[in-house]
Amino acid sequence: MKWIKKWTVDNWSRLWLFYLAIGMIWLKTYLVQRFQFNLPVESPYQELILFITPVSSTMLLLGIGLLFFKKRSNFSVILISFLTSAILLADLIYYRFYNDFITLPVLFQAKNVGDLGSSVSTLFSFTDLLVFLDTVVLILLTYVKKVPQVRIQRPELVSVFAFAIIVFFVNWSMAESVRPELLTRTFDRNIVVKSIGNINYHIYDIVQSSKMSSKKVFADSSDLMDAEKYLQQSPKDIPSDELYGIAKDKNVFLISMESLQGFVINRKMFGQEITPFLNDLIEDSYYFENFYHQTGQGKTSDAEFMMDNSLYPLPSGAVYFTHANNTYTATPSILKDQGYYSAVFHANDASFWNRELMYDTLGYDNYFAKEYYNITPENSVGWGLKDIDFFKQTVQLAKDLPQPFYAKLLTLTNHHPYEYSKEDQMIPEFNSGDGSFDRYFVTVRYLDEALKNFFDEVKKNGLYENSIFIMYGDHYGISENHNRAMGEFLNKEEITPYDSVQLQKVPLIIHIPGQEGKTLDTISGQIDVKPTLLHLLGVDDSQAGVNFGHDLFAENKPQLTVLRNGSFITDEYVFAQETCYERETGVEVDSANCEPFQDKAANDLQYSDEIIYGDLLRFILPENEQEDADKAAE
Ligand code: GP9
Ligand code: MN
Repeated sequence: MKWIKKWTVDNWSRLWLFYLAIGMIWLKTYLVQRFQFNLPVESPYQELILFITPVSSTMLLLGIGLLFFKKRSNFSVILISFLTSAILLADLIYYRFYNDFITLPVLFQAKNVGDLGSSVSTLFSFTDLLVFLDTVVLILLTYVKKVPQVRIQRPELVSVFAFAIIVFFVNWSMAESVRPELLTRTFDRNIVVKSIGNINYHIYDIVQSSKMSSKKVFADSSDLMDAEKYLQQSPKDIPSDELYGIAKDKNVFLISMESLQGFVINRKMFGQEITPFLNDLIEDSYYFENFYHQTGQGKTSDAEFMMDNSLYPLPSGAVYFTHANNTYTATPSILKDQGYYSAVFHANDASFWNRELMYDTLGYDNYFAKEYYNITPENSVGWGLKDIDFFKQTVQLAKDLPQPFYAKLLTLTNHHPYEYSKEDQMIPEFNSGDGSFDRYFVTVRYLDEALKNFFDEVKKNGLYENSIFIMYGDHYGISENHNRAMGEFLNKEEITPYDSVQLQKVPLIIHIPGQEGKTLDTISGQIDVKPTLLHLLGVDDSQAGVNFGHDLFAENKPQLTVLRNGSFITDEYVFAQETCYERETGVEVDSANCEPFQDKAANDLQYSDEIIYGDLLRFILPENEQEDADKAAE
């Protein structure tokens, strides 16, 4: 006990500011983690883990500061306190929108974050600046009260580092006892942060990201064979006789419906339909009511990626940015061999989400970005050209394309923060008092109207009969940060993790002129669209590349959909935040029920990630070389 006395009473005059800084940084980090993030803390033991998470990183950082600034030690303490506050603030703002934490690859997409300008200002509140309170206290003490500098001795500094490391390992093993394989097979950053704290998480993320970028160098063709073998374990799709090839040589319109969630479909607000046009269209279309988005940090671009590749997007960052130079087996290049022309239409900067480059890689023939459109202040709102004008101009461009074509159209108006012009308002706002939640319904209604106009234009321009239409919601529009308002809207006291997963449903509508409508309850996700489309177009599986999804019309479609954070849905269960729920009722059930699917879900994500990190599709041989290789093998 002597050492405690030595460290405190005896050396108090030299070290008290250091202790004060530890206490304040620890406390502010804990308070933000506990009360500003929505982390799934479920037991007193997990509360305890969360409480100690800031200790190791705080001591480590302060120790490093003192190591480098021997003379101006108080300055280094202030610097570390400022740094931790700045990181907390950035995490806080990012979290409010994405319910997720910043990753290293996301930082390299800073241009996109900048474009989020109008969103960021609505996400920031002045009280957030309170995270700098400790920094202010330390500045006042040092420069106004002129308290003496912290004087820490070498052996003491060594003990600080040793203590930080020990605490980290204690923290980590406590967390592993709750969640085994925490740092190797956890795809949900909320779970990582609640287990080791935000600063440790950022350090872990930096290490992880650098490890991933070296993967390509060490990969070889046997890695691809492993992934292919894994995929062959699932039974081959047995396509529906009735629908296979039904759209052969027809044009394809693939429409991304910005931030459109499933819960608004066939629902009324204040007695009015929110999506009257889509509700009608569904009657004459295949409508998948259990279709989930599976996007990660790449949002719209992740959804696009899945549509074209049937691979999962990445656990961190947008694959459109991080792996735009890989080899892929994407729909546009597959359809090129079938005589298709392919193009994307989107009235935004060509470089947004690095699309220009990625579209080239995926085999698109042209990208009709912003410069192809006539955009004026009158026909713009929020993020740019209004959807009605976008569709009108797009159809004029599309009718001159070589046919058959594969055209992807990306809408924009229904994007956070859901701004609209008064003259476009067709239904009232909701009345929860949560601004962006309330406005969401107005812009969704506008998107619905824009889609109606689109179909009118397509018919007027003679493109309807010889085309098929695949329309999907790209990702959620209302994050979990709006749970209070969502609860009010849905008449629910609480939005549970089960509800949150169910809210990740987005509409998928496949409209084939001349076909009768049908609502299907297949458990499905964005990963399934590519194989479904290729079968509708009569493209043989041998030409379809590597796919993790399944034809939605196949008789033997496996009833499992894996979300990017590792949650999954089967026909009977929903697995979310380490809890197993009965799908129909949302009642918590024994976790043994979900166990049989847990490995398959994690393996799917991991094999798909390996393919992207290792750029494994470059090892697929062109068909003629493949035949030679097969012959040689015989
Ligand atoms: C931007 C549009 C919106 O071009 O796709 O992107 P998001 O923020 O939804 O990913
Ligand atoms: Mn989007």
